[in-house]
Order: sequence, then structure tokens, then C-alpha cells
Amino acid sequence: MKGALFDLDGVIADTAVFHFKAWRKLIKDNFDRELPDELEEKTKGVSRSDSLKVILDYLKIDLPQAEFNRLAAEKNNVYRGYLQTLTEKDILPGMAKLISDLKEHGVKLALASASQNGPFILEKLGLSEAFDAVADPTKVAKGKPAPDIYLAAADALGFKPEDCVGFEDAIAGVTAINDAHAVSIGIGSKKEVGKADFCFDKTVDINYADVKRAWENFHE
Ligand code: B16
Ligand code: MG
Repeated sequence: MKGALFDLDGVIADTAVFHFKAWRKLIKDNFDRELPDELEEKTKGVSRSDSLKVILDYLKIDLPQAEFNRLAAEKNNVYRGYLQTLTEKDILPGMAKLISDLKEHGVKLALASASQNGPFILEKLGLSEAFDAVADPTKVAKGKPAPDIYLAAADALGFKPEDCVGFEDAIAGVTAINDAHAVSIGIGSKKEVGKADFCFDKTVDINYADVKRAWENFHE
């Protein structure tokens, strides 16, 4: 186990709450419409523009490209506003310890998030120094569930994906890790992340020893 590849939202911090709050505000302000809770899951782990497509499809709204781009930018401004309050206290339970234990054992860390705000969020959480690389989601051909961002993250560390473990909370992300041929660790219900090589209910349940054991079991 040379590298650990991390999703951000739902794995390192619960930014999904802010994402969806920002989508709701955007749609209320621009169209005076409400979004149902079920759309939160459908926009998790997918890019900003793909999330907006899911939402506009649900609302049956068709827009010219320029207006679509304007809405995506407005959502990001609202979202960045919400992120201002983030501090290291917002790192999900157990993850700060896991990150420091992995580093202590010589494992290199890379971020494999669909979010273009990844570096900003790591900085707010006080984790910029801990990460050896951040894969740029704007530089990969296809977003999750395609494996591209996980391949880019392993590559940024100089390792083969087979030498890495990946952490995900969303179905699209687990598929991406599996198709990249890294060992997948899913966080959440079996319904969501059941396709992962190993599953944990919550971040607080994950520790270095279990991850190492999972890695060894996978390679037996
Ligand atoms: P941004 P992850 C994803 O993060 C979020 O889960 C998803 O809801 C969001 O649309 C996407 O990042 C893009 O984020 O608008 O900040 O570029 O789970 O891949 O870390
Ligand atoms: Mg996620």
C-alpha cells in the first residue's frame, strides 16, 4: 500500500450539506422552485455541471449554454460563501487520525475529488500540507463514475493504481476506484457503497490497522 486516494465530500468533510444548500438557494432565487431531498444523493460525487444538468432535468428546464454557465458560476459563489466557516473541526470523525497514521507509515496521499474547490477546502481544514498531490478534475476527460480522476491521482503520486487504496462515499466514486483497479474502501450503507472491496458504515469506524488488513486480505 504505497498511496491513499481520497474523495473529499463525504469522506474528509461533509461539504454535501453546503453543496445542496447552495443548489436550493440558486433554484429558489432564479426560478422560485424547491428541490426535493432525493436530488441530494443524485448530485453527490458528480461534477458541478453534471449536477446542474440533473437538477434542470428534474425541473424540466432547458437553458441556453450561456445561462447554464452563469447559473453554475452563481452556485459556486454561494457555495464558496458557505465554505468560509469551515475549520479543522469540520474534518469528519476519525479522518484526521487516519490521515496522520497513513503518513506516519509512509503512505503518500492524493486528493481525487470531483470538486474544483478541493485545494481551497483542504486549506480551510488545515490539511494542505498532509496531501502530496491533488488531481485536477478539470484536466481529466471524464468525471466519476469514469476512473479518470483516480488514475490521475495515482499518477500524480508516481504509483500504479494497483498500489493504492481509494476512499469513497458515493456509488459513482466506488465504480471509479474499482475501474481504476485500486482497492476500494466504501463509507456508508451497503446500498450506496456495497460494490466497494471493503465497506465501513461511518468515517469514525475506519482506522489504519483495518485499512492495512483490508489491503492484505485483498492481495491474499
Ligand atoms: P465543485 P467529491 C463532489 O465532491 C461533490 O460530491 C458534488 O456534489 C459536487 O458537485 C462536485 O464535487 C463538484 O464540486 O462544484 O466544488 O467543483 O465527492 O468528488 O469530493
Ligand atoms: Mg464524495
